Amino acid sequence: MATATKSIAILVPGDLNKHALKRIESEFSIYRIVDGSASHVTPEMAERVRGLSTMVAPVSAELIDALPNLEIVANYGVGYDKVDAKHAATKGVMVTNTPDVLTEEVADVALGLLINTIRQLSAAENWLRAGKWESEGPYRLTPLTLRGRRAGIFGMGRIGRAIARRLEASGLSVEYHNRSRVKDVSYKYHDTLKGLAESVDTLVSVAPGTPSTANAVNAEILAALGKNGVFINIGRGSTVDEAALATALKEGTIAAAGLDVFADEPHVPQALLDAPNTSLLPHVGSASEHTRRAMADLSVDNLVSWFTEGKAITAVPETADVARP
Ligand code: NAP
Ligand code: 8YV
Repeated sequence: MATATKSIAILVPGDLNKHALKRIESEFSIYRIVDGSASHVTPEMAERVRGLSTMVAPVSAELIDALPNLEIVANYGVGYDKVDAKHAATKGVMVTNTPDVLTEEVADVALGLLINTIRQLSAAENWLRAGKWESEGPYRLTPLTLRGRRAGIFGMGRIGRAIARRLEASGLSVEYHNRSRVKDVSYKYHDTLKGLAESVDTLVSVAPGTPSTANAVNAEILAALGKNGVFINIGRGSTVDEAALATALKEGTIAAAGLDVFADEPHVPQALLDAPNTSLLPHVGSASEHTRRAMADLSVDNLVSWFTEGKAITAVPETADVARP
């Protein structure tokens, strides 16, 4: 395999998972640049690069245009909002992502984040570690409970369904909003996010970051969720108006929020750090060695399959019809 692909050059902008890097280095020829800026592309790279593998670096239209022989962009992650897939499609460039292999892992974290937000497990552990259990007594009773909650999922896709199964097993009712109804699930469907937020008290967002979801969770949606409302975001930070969320938490418009994702990572707005009743995680939904290795393998397998079999394994919808030149 490696001999067949060894002369093919893959460009890696920015950091990449170590296992993915090791495989690319052994199976292809590799160029590395510090980030996704097209200004780093040398004439030699422009001539030789046929594939690109990215984890954190954006892949803009400019970068794609700077690589005239580019055939495929392999995104490490199921969410590919940092890749201009529409532009790639117009240039006949394949884009792949890493669906399914991370679904259950991310759903586990969504549930953990929900429970932590509502039952304050991190704060209770800090209480114990600070010696307060001995000096001051038991940790306070939590004002919020999971019992009797009605959950709503914004984005009932692969991960949304895995979260829904966990919520059901925990005794919560489940409803959802997507642009289109999912045929093979029996959860109650809402054709608007507002309708969903009005109907539930626990909103879990696992929608992708796209122009159509930008700032979808805004002041109006948070008001509809209500005073007992809990908002969890495991999808993308761009789907939330973070300033409106911080205000809603501060003013008691909703009761609490748990966030794994932010609009401008790794920056977390001070207003969210200061907001009461929040559980904040540094984008760790898929971050186990097991799952990150599976994501790395799938992203590199896409490159190998493209250059040896002539087809991608997991093409994103925008480039599903792109064929190898
Ligand atoms: P998926 O199967 O494509 O599901 C996405 C769902 O969102 C679909 O059901 C889609 O339904 C819905 N959706 C898309 N645009 C919408 C809109 N404008 N309004 C309402 N619903 C919309 O993707 P997945 O594998 O479940 O992953 C979902 C997202 O999770 C990823 O894109 C990524 O951003 C995020 N993620 C986060 C982590 C983490 O570590 N925190 C890890 C993995 C993934 P319709 O097309 O019918 O609207
Ligand atoms: C990754 C993710 O952490 O798959 C996704 O969409 O958000 C995460 O699994 C991320 O893509 C790696 O940078």
